[in-house]
Amino acid sequence: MYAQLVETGSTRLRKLDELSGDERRFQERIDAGIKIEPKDWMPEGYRKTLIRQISQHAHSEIVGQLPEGNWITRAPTLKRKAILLAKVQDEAGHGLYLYSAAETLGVSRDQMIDDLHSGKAKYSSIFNYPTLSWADIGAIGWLVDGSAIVNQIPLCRCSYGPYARAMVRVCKEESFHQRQGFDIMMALCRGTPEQKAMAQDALNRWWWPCLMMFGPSDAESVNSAQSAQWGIKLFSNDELRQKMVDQTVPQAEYLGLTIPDPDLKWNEEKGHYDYGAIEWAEFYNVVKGNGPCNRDRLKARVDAHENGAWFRDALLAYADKQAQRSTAAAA
Ligand code: FAQ
Repeated sequence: MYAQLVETGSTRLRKLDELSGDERRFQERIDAGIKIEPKDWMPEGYRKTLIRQISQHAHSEIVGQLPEGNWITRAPTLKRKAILLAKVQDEAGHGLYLYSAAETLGVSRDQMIDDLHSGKAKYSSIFNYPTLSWADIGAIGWLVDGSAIVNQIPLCRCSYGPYARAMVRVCKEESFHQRQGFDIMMALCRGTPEQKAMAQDALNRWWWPCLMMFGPSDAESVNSAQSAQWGIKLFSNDELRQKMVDQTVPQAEYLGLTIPDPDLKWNEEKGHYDYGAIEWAEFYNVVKGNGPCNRDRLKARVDAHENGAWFRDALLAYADKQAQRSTAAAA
């Protein structure tokens, strides 16, 4: 099974008149667009669902530093290196806001990190693909951050206050990331034929994994119905995926690149692009831990945690010493 299947307390969605007491008042607040705050009453399933999603989102930001971090020392100019360094650092910041938002729901950071390192908690499938050329850094900014924005703009209006507020700042930064990626792609597409070919190759490899980032099709999305009722998800996986395709096709045309999908076609009647079938077997394989880089990514995180133990110990020892000194001074 590819889903953790967090127990949300019900096997089917219940209508307002089937809810009682606190649950009903809670749902009415959500339906009225009132944000839920950490000290408010909430159903246990809502709390668990948010911990699952926010912690996975945080892990994605943290693991998501690795593919791009791979190119910091090899960026082609000092300016590109400084921009990439700032971008990767932003992703670390996003992870930290998100861990803090999840902590407001009563889970500890140590627990979340243990769940990532033991393989219990997921992170986005997209970060299990390798970055083979500099053009991949352009493609990640353009397509991965581009997809992240499409998914995250609605989260700025989700029902849980701390998550929604964290997303506002994250989205502003993701917007800069998307532009820097498109700028790299533009430079390559206006460059030599070899550079343009490198950009096309990156698009070929990142396009389909980016469409998979939005999660399984609506028919297969086990968490969507309940998350929609609770105002966590405002649009379905397929709706957001379609939005990404519609906004990206003209950008690829502007770059003079070809999206690697022979079935991609404007559908006049629907007012959207039709696109080809997604290889869901590949998605599920990556989510189960068998993608090209899953093992390397997890090992890099576990190693970083273990190698940083001395620093955490030193911080705690310093805090203890300060506490002892202030107790002694007060005595
Ligand atoms: N990868 O029922 P649904 C970024 C899992 S941030 C792995 O549809 P849900 C910034 C899903 O967890 C990217 N697993 O689930 C950046 C569930 O399993 P579970 C991360 C996936 O939660 C850029 C199962 O499949 N963004 O890119 C994926 O309602 C560049 C069934 O799926 C977020 O996390 C996947 N792609 O909808 C950083 C946004 N998709 O948990 C560095 C917040 C689905 O029951 C560099 N999250 N699964 O065991 C969301 O919006 C939602 O959680 C979805 C999934 C839409 C991802």
